[in-house]
Amino acid sequence: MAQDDLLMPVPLPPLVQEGLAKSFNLIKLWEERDPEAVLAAIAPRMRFIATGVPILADGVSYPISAAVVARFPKLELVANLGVGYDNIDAGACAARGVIVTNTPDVLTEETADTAFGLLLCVIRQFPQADRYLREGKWLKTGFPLTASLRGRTMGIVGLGRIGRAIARRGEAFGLKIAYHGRTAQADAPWPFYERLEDMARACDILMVSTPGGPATRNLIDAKILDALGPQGVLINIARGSVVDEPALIAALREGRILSAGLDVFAGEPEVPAELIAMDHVVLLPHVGSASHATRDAMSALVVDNALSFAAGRGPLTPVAETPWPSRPEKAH
Ligand code: 8YV
Repeated sequence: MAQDDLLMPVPLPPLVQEGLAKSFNLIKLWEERDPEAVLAAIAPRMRFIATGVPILADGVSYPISAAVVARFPKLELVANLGVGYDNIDAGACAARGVIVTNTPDVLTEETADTAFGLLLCVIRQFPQADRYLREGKWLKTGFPLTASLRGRTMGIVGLGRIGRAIARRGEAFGLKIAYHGRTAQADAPWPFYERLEDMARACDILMVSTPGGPATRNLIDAKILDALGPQGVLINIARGSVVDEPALIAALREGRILSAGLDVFAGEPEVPAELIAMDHVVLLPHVGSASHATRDAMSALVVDNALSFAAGRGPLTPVAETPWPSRPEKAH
């Protein structure tokens, strides 16, 4: 029996490629000599796409915009590697009855570990201390004393699965917890702030774990950073777009906040030279979920979503905008 085509516009991990190639005729767009010609030929019949944000894709990016969705009239499924799917216009997919899946749950604990590790590194300056030792400076004198986690309050921006896992870690470390989001969550035992600025004022760690995309663009701006204050620390493991980067750079340079730990950047993998030049911040190359075990679990979930959907059993982890089975009638 002829296999269905599946378009992979950007290189996903080998496990995804191998898993999908068993059941689909996999079209690896980035390997094609003339991708435009290939797209023109396959777009009218293509039903399945598997993709991811460029972080795993050697800088090759192929956002699934409304225009891209419109280009594939028979499209039924976009399976994304990653819990965040701001690389996909899920609203446009929903309007055309296209299901989008992501990879929730399997990366929650790993990403929360990264967030907390980054927080500890920022507050206690562990990367700087490591550099200090290697540079032989300890032989002359001890490393300077640092700020402390003791007595701090962590405000979580976006109390989703990952935000909750970070909150649990915070409690284990003796932090006070607060959160801000669209709505108060009945089962969350921590104080809810309707206004982010109020929460920023009430805490000295701001932990960003909210989805990216237009709704949260530049949510953390100069006003919020000033409310966080001179002892304040910003940690972002969500998306670079959530933070107004020039405003953050200014606040760091002028000492209006203490420090920042960033795993994500607005134009990643490009990172502003101003941040790289600052020794008191900690910068990671988007490694939130980047362990072998977690990336393998994410990869398996992409494959399982595509296989289940193509077999008529429905998607395993559809995103909120494209629920299953109550999807809208297809527009075509
Ligand atoms: C990955 C992520 O780095 O899941 C996400 O939203 O940002 C990370 O887990 C990314 O998705 C890899 O493509």
